[in-house]
Amino acid sequence: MALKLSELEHIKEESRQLRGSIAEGLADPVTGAIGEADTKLLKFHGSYQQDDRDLREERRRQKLEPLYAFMLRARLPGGVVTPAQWLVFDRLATDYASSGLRITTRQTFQWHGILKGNLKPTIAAIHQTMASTIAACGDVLRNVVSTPLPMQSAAHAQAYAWAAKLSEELAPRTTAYHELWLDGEKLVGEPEPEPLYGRTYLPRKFKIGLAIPPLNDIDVFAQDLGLIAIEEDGELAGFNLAVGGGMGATHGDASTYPRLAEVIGFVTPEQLRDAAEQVIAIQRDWGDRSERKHARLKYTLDRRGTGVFKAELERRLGFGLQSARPFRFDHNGDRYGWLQGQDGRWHLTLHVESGRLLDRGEHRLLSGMRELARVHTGDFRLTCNQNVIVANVKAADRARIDAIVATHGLDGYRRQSAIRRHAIACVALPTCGLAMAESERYLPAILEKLEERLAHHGLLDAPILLRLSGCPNGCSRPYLGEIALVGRAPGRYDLRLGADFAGQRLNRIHRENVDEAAILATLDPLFERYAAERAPGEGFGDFLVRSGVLAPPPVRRIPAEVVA
Ligand code: SRM
Ligand code: SF4
Repeated sequence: MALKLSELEHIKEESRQLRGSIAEGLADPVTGAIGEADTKLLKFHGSYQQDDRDLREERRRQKLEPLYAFMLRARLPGGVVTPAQWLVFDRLATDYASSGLRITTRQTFQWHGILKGNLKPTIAAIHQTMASTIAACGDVLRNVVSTPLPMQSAAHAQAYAWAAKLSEELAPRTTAYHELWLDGEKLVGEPEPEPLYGRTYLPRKFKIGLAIPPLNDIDVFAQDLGLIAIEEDGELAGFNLAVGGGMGATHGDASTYPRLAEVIGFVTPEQLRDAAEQVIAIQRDWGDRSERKHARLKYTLDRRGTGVFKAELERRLGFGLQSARPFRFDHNGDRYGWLQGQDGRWHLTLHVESGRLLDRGEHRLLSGMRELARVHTGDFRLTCNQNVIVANVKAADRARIDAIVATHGLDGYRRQSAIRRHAIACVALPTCGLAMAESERYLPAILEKLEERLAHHGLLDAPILLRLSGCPNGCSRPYLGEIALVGRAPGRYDLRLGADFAGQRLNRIHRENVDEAAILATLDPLFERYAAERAPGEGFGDFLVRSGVLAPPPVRRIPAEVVA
């Protein structure tokens, strides 16, 4: 018996390729919102309707509608931004948004707090810079991420080219985006065909990420489709395919879980596009369209079996995947400061706490980046750890860049503790409608307390990977943190421990639903033992496993034979 389709499947089906009645909703002056069904379709155009949760109760008391505003997300494959684009994005943040520019964990920008009437001019301005917001959210292939550091080899430039190609060629084809936001011609008659996505798009979001070993700075095993670039003799030989990664879970529901992607084989560069398209197509056809909680590729794989999935992929492709090639990751964080690439150009990675570029006191990060964009002749790269790289700098320009960085307080990476430099926090309150606890706004406070404890044990230089999420959806990829706090309720978190430092082992719940005092009381003795008993170079997560504080990890999904 066919399962009942989820409500959203009907909304997509009847939307005339993502049009719905968004245009009418935008034109309605009576409310700051748009219709409920249209809010779902709007995501495919790159925007979420939100309301300020700090003001919800007060406005309810005053019998006012919630303070509706929209979050907008750009589609920036590989996180590459030109200085000219930066200046436009900055102006949009100043003119229309409420809280600066926000670098996301998928190396793009979000603007929060855009009022309904300002959505169209904002999207149009982004489009004029040759960027877009199409498919930045929704049940489609999202922004394709890739290792951003353009330094080590020719493979890095090729990686970006692949991220851009996949992002472009596998994007939705609907002209609804042009019609709604760019004054494109109105559709008359039947909507245009969507060759890959059809009328109902994918069962759920789909994410592709490309990593170049030994850097796993995009967390390749958290992607629906992870691409691990394999270099041989200095050339890009191809990609290992890793399928079925994902972080999202629901508290108390064991049928939902974070999962690492599994390596299923190797393809050459010429085979990559078709392989990626067919992985998406199988998920389109096999994914669960009745229960959105179970609709991601990771659940499709666990339901149907990875072997069955691989056989179907090879059948559709008409060729077999080659055996996966050896690879080794050593790190999933960013490398701060100046680094020189093979071509002699320089790249400066700056730390941006929680990715929030805003002017606060001496830390004038938004203004500082604007100044940099005015003089910089290379480009910028956003990272999946919410940071920014001033990339492709000529040696002669370094001093001028350094001066702007220092004047605006963007040089925190030089002074900060190692835990601060590596921490990631998701947005959470006040904009995220799903947040159960604070995350970005809580990070400074918890960091200060953790730093105090770490200093006490002489561990300020230990690069411990801390990740905070305001709910179990896992937007900061918390299940890959050596320490993670996952929000349960205001002031209460699950404390998770024991991931490694290369994004290859999930952590586990150590204490459930605890407050700050319990978190610190639990961590303090563990820091003490780590300081006294760690082996040289041993990460905190690895130490907790080796020393028996945590039980041995469950079987890893990354087969040992492909880890060089
Ligand atoms: Fe996320 C939903 C923010 C990366 C898993 N995510 C949301 C929403 C849109 C809340 C909502 O649905 O109403 C959040 C908007 C908050 C706000 O006010 O801005 C939100 N997610 C973010 C960002 C901005 C977090 C950040 O602090 O940077 C990241 C934007 C990425 C981007 O540019 O595209 C972000 N989200 C992620 C990641 C990390 C990644 O992709 O590497 C994950 C985990 C990986 C994964 O997808 O499994 C992630 N977000 C989710 C989920 C859980 C999905 C699931 O399979 O269960 C949701 C909830 C949902 O989709 O129903 C969600
Ligand atoms: Fe919101 Fe939860 Fe994602 Fe944080 S993890 S941004 S609280 S959905």
